[in-house]
Amino acid sequence: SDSYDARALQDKWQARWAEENPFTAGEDPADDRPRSYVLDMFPYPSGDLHMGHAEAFAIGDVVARYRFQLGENVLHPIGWDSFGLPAENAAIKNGTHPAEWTYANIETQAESFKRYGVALDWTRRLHTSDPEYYRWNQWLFLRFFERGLAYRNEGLVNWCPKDQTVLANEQVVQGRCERCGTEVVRRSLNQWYFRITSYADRLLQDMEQLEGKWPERVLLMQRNWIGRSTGADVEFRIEGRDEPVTVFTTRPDTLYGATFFVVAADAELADELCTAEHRADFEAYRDQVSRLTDIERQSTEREKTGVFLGRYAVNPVNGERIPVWAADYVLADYGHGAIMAVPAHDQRDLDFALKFGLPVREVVETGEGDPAETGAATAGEGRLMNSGPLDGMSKGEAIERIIGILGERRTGSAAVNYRLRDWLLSRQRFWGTPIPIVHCPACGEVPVPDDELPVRLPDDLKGADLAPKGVSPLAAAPDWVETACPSCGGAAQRDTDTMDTFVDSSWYYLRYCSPHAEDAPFDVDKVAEWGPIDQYVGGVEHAILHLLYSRFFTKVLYDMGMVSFTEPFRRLLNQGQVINQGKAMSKSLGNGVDLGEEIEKYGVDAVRLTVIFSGPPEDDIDWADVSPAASLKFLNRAFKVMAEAGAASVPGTDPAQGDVALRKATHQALDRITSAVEAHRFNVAVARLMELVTAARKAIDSGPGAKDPAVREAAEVVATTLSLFAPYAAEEGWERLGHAGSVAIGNWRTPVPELLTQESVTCVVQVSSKVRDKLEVAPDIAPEDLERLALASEKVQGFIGGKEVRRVVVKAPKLVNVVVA
Ligand code: ANZ
Ligand code: ZN
Repeated sequence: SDSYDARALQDKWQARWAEENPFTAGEDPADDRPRSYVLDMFPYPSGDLHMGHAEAFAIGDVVARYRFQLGENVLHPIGWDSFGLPAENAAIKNGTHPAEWTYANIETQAESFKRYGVALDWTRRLHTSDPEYYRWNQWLFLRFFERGLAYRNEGLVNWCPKDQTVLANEQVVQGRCERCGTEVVRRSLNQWYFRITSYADRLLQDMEQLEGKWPERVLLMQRNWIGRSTGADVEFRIEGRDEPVTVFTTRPDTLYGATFFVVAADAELADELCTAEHRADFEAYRDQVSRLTDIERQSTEREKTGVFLGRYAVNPVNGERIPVWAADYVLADYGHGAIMAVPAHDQRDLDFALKFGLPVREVVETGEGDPAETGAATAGEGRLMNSGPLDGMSKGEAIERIIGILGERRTGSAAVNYRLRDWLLSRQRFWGTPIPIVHCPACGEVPVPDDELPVRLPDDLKGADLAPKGVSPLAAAPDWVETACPSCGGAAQRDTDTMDTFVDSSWYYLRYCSPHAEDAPFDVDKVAEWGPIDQYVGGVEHAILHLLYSRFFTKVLYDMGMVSFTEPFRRLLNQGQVINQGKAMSKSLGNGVDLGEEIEKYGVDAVRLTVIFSGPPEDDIDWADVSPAASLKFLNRAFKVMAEAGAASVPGTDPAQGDVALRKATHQALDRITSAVEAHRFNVAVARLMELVTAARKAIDSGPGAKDPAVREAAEVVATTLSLFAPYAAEEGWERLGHAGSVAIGNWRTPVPELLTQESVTCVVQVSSKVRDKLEVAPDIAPEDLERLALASEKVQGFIGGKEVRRVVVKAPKLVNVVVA
C-alpha cells in the first residue's frame, strides 16, 4: 500500500540496521573520508528514556546523520554514565545491589534508543560502572596524584545531611543539595581534591578557542565561575600579633579610605584575634553564623551583623589604627578571609559602617552624593582625594602607584584571585569508583600499583549495608578494607571513599575512540585520529560542572602528552528543555509527557519531526503547543510522494530535463535545507522540506504528473533530506523509489547552480494607496528587506516629500503601502 505505517516501518528498519550496523565508524587508517566526531552527552540510566532524551538525541542525530549523508566517516557513539546515587538509593529501598537497577535500566534505555532510530555506533558502547572502565578512573587518579594534582586535605566542606555525603561547590545550588534539595551544612572533613585551581588561568585563556562556537552564555557562566579578580594583596600589622595579616582587594587605590578591618567570623584568625573581653559575644555570634548558608551570608538584602574583636590593625600607608571586627559577610575561604573595609566605595562595607557607627571617608571624587548621607557607596570613576601621594590621580594611575609604594615598603604586591576552588572529589557513598589509595600507618598514603587495578567494588554489600551512615559504606566491608601496604607489606587500610561521578564523565569521550583498550584509558593514536569532538550536544545544566571538569582533564592529559589538543569540544550546542503547558514537567504538577506513549500514538518519526520542527534547537519546546498529529500528516504526504513518483530516471544536471518549475523548487529547497542544517536552523530546514513536498504533490496532481522525471527527482530529495529528521519514513520511501541500500549514507545531493537562479516577482509600491513605483524582487524576500527597498526608492521618497510616515504595510513579496500623514 502507499500509506505510511509508522509501526511496521520501525520494526522493519530497526531489524535491518541491527543486522547491517550502517552507523559504525570506520577504523581503517587508509580510509581517507573526512572524519567527524558527533557526541550527545551520555545518559544517566535513571529509568526509561524521557522527553528530554528524545529532544537531545533527535537534535544530535540530525548533526550526525547530516555528516553521514555527506559521506564522512562519522563517530557517533553511545554509553552510560552509570555510577551515582539514585542507583544506590534504589538498592537501599529494594534490598538489592545497585548494579541490578543500573544494568536493567541500561538495557531498557538501549532498546529505546534503538527504537528511536538514533544513528549510533553500538560497537563502542561503554558503561562507567564496569570495572573495565573505572579501572582507568583509578589509573588517571594515580597520574594526577603523581603530578601533585590529587591531594587530601582537611577543610570545611559542604555536607548534605540527607544523602550523608560531601558535595562539590558546584553541586550546591542556592545553599541546597543539587540532588535532594536538603539544606547543605558546612563540616570540617578530610577529603580528596583535584587541584583544578592550578589550571584556572588556562581554563580562562583557552576559552578564546571556543568563542563563537560555544553558546555565549555558557562561556559567561564558566568565566564567572572561575571568577578571576585582579588587584593587590596588602599586609596590615595587627597590634599585639607578630605576623601581619594579608587582605585581598580589587581596589588598592582606596587604601586611604579604609576605616575598619573585617575578619570572617568562622575563620581561625577571628578566634585568635578576639580579646578576652569580647570572647563571649564573639562565640555567641560565631555560633549564629555557623547556621547560615553561603548564599545567605552573601545576600545584600540581609541586615549586616558582626562583633568588635577588641583589636586594632594598622594601615601600612598612613599608620592609621583601625578597629578589627568579625562579620559573616566576609567569607573564610575567599581571598585571605579578611578585608580592609572601605565604606565610602563598597556597599557592603557602607551598610556595615552605618549600622555600627563606623567612620566613612571618601577617597574618590565621583561627583555622586556623600555616601554617609545617601547610604549609597560610590563606585564611579574620579580623581583621588584624601589620599596623600595619590591625590588627583585617576583610578588606574592610583592603583599602579600604590602597588609601587607597597612594593617598596614590602607590605603588598599586585595579586590575582579566583573564585574557583579545588574540585572536591571524594564521596562517602558506595556506587562509584573506589579511590586507589592505601593508608599505611608507616608509609602514609600509598598508591595502589597500576598492575593491581582495578580496585573493584565488593559485590557482597547490598540493601541496608549501603544506607548513609556518614562514613562510606565501604568501611562496612572489613575484608575489603584490610589489606597489605603495597610499599612495606604491613597491615594497612584501603581508602573507603569513592569518586565523584563527574570524574567518570570527564574523559569518556576519549575512551569512545578505543573503547576496548586494555592497557591504557584510551589509545593515543585513535584519539589523535578522532579528536577533538566536532560537535557536542547537551543541556545547559552542564554549563559549569561537566564542561569545566572535562576541559580540565583534557588540559592535564595534554600536559601528560596523551592528547594533542587543549579543548575537548570544538562546538557545543545546548538544546532547550521539553516543557508542558509552560512549565517544567513534574510529578507534582502532573504535566509529565510520556515518551513511550507519544511514540505509541504517533510513531518515532512523527515525534522526532515534532521535536525538530518546533523551533530552533536552543529553544524550549512546550509540548502543549506542538502537534505530533500534524507531523504525522506531513509524513503521510511525504511518503505518498515517494511512493507515487514514477520509475523515470532521475534527470541529470541538464536543467532542460523534466518540469522546470518543479526542478527549480527542488534545487532551491535542497540549497536552503543544506544551509539551514549547516547553521543548525533545523526547524527552517523542515519548513523548506515541507514546501518541497507540497510542490511535488502539485506537480503530480495538476502538473506534469507522477511520471515526470522532475517528480522523481523531487521525491529523491525528499527521501535524502527527510532521513535527517524521520529516518524510518525516509528509508522506506527510498526503497519504494527502487534503491537497494540505506538512504542514510552518502546520499546528500548538490544543487545544480543553473536551477538556483531565482525568478523575480513584481512588487507594487504605493504611497497612501496610490501606485508610485514597481520593484523586481526575489519571491522569498523578507518583509523587512522589502520595506527597506521600497523606502529607498527615489520615486517613493519624492511622493513622501517631507510628510510623516504613519505606517508601512508590507505584504511580501507583492505589495508595500507607505501611509503618510
Ligand atoms: C577594598 C575595597 C574597596 C573592595 C572598594 C571593593 C571595593 P571580587 O571581585 O569578588 O574578587 N573581599 C575580599 N575578600 C573577601 C572575602 N573573603 N569575603 C568577602 N569579601 C571579600 O571582590 C574582591 C573584593 O571583595 C575585595 O576588594 C574586598 O573588598 C572584598 F571600593 O577591598 B575590596
Ligand atoms: Zn606501609
